[in-house]
Amino acid sequence: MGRGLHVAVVGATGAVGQQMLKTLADRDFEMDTLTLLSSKRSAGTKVTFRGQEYTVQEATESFEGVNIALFSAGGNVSKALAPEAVKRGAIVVDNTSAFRMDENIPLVVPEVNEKDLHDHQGIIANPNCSTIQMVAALEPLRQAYGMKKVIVSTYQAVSGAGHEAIDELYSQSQAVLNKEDVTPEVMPYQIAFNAIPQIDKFQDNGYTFEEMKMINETKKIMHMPELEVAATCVRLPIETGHSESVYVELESNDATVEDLKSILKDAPGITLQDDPSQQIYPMPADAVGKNDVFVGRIRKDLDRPNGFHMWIVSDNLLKGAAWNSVQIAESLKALKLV
Ligand code: NAP
Ligand code: 12T
Repeated sequence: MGRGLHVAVVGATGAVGQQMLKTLADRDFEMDTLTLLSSKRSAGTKVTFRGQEYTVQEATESFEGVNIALFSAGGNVSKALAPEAVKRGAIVVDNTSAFRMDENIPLVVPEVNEKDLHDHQGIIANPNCSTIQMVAALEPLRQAYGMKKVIVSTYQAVSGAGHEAIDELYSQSQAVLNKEDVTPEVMPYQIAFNAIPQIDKFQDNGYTFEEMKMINETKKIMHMPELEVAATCVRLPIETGHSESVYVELESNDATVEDLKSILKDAPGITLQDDPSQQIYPMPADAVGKNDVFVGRIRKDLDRPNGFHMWIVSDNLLKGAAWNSVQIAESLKALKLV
């Protein structure tokens, strides 16, 4: 038995929600009561958690007695129900983009800015998956050498867009192998055997929302409004695991590749996988199911003494979503904020 904590998972039947349950079980998260919520469609579904059967219920405003509500059911559900949960005394950890850029809402990656949790007013936002893994790897370097500029290109898996996107990757891949016609429904174009340089909608400035999320959230989490950030976000036919090619310019001209490796080797939540002589580097297929962020291919820029290139990979449903949310809940407990 825990400390009487009542946890609700909103979107429990989704790609993120399922990983949320797996993570709560893996971490032996202490709680007395667990409520699983979804839309009307899945209400009544039976789910086994730690050997006990639970029935998924339709999410309504009833959050009576809930201490921690983990939301991953889309931005509109969060906008409608998160304030209702807070009104009834719950702390919300929200996985959607609904509140991330609100000034009064902490946007937290515990390895980077756990202390921002102290300022919460009921809702804590979980950043975008691509942002989380990048800032987790960059923060230890920023602490050691300062940081001026980041340019990132992403190679993102379809599971970031939910279970229907995963189904579409499989059914389209099968169709292509069978030489049948393909009709995209979830992704904007055929994703099987393709690469799509669009995630989320376009803004007027030519960047997509996914790219702007990476740019704005990185500055907020690192408390560096002056940091120069540019992003190009690309979807690949991979089920799970986001990869990123990152170019970073440090303040200092003194860092070496060995310095960066030794810092990242000891950094929390980071696994260094970097040995070109043995062809060792991170790949999404190896990162699936793991909580860490994997970093490799660290090289010095050939023109700028303060410029470095690296390759950052993580499971987008774990550190990118469910694990970071549960980690925030663990931090709230450790800091006695819940
Ligand atoms: P998904 O696989 O499509 O699952 C969606 C979940 O939300 C399901 O449990 C679904 O229930 C539930 N839901 C949908 N409409 C609802 C409603 N009106 N009321 C209550 N529940 C509702 O999607 P997912 O990949 O798990 O992602 C869910 C959300 O998490 C996304 O929309 C996004 O906002 C967020 N997300 C964030 C990140 C990140 O970067 N941190 C990454 C991925 C996703 P049913 O089974 O009843 O349909
Ligand atoms: N990368 O909540 O991959 O910022 O489609 C939602 C969906 C991030 C988010 C996707 C994503 C979000 C996706």
